[in-house]
Amino acid sequence: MLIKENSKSLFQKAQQLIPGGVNSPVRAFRAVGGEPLFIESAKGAYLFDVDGNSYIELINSWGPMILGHGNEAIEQAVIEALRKSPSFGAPTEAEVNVAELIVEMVPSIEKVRMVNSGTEATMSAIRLARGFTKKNKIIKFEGCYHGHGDSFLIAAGSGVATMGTPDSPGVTKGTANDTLTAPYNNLEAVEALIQKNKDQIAAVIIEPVAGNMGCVLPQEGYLQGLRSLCDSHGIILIFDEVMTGFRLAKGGAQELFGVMPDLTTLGKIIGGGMPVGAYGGRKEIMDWVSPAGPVYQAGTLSGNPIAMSAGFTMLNHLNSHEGIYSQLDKISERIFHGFQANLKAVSKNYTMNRIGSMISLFFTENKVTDFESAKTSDTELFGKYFNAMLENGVYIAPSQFETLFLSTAIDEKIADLIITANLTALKSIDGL
Ligand code: KE4
Repeated sequence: MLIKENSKSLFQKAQQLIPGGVNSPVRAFRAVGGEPLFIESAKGAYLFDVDGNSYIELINSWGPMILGHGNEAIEQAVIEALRKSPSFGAPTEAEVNVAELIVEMVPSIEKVRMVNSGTEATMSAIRLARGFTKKNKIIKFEGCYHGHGDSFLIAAGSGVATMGTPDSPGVTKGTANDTLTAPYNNLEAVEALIQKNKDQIAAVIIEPVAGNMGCVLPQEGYLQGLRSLCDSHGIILIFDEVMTGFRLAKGGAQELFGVMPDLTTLGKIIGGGMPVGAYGGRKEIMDWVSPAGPVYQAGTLSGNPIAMSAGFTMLNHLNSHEGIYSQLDKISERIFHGFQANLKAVSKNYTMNRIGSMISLFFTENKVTDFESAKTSDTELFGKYFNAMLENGVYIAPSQFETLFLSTAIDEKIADLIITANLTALKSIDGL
């Protein structure tokens, strides 16, 4: 049994001061039972909690730490930037360098604006699409999560699905009326929404590979289908690559699938662990953003020099070490096949979805192609699995509706430890 005394007492205190004791709901372990672990430090592929327990980690801060924890080059860059003062609220060369690198790496981006989170990126992209097209409605997909902006808290995935509240109180009817939803991987449903809301739809926003209902891949022709529907109806196609950007390829899912959106939102990896988001796309659209154009968007710490130094170092490394992606894919495949062998050993035919360094094990034998099928997973069994993995020294996302994120710090030896822990955990679950 894990010793958790210090986490326990910190959580007790935290709950008196912070709603639910956490600064982001999914961290509270509400969906898996038990109480959250308070983390002291991390190095490489390992997390160390305040009680001295260590875990192989497969969340990597929900995506950003693709190079593992404690990357020396990123640390050095942050220290150097820190010495010049953390923030000026004025333009710096660092922001220009990051923008130049993003334009080089992400195929559809011609101009980019830095913000401080994925949520800010998606909120701004939607406002820009509405301003540019002079239309109000958007289409999002059930189970996709685009941050906590009002327009997106409708049939949302990730933490909202985890809490079982896909729609949030506080979102006005007016806002909700302008957000239309369709099932993922269903082009007919999108077509029907477009027909029903003729000339009212500003944008379609999608996770090109969904990570917030667990990992769900676009079916053959789906993304291309969305692209042509948007072209025929003057609708802005937004790829929310906050999770897939720089993770699935240096150019993200749009590079992998060869489908170009009009706007892309980015986050997570882009900041190398620091708070950074961005949105970018075609020049003719981006030039509508203030002060170049009339669509207002601003931020005190946007392009913050410390965050830019971490982000530039991260992106520069990924841009100049493309072999990382095949390295991640090989380790991911090893883990995938190891888990499959383990499922066979416990005579379970659970579904696993994988692409690059994103993997999900669903506690359902149904194919998982959208939110409805993801929700056929037995979340109670998943909760037992989560805690059993923790007991066996592996820290995975505390929700069935999240994805495992691998880092380059996971080598074959560590991958085999994860596979062993998976088998021990599966065997220990009563009622499996
Ligand atoms: P942030 O505001 O959390 O930086 O980004 C929001 C966001 C936007 N788009 C996608 C595709 C995302 O996955 C996210 C955030 N992802 C979740 C994890 N699934 C963040 C974890 C959390 O909420 O604590």
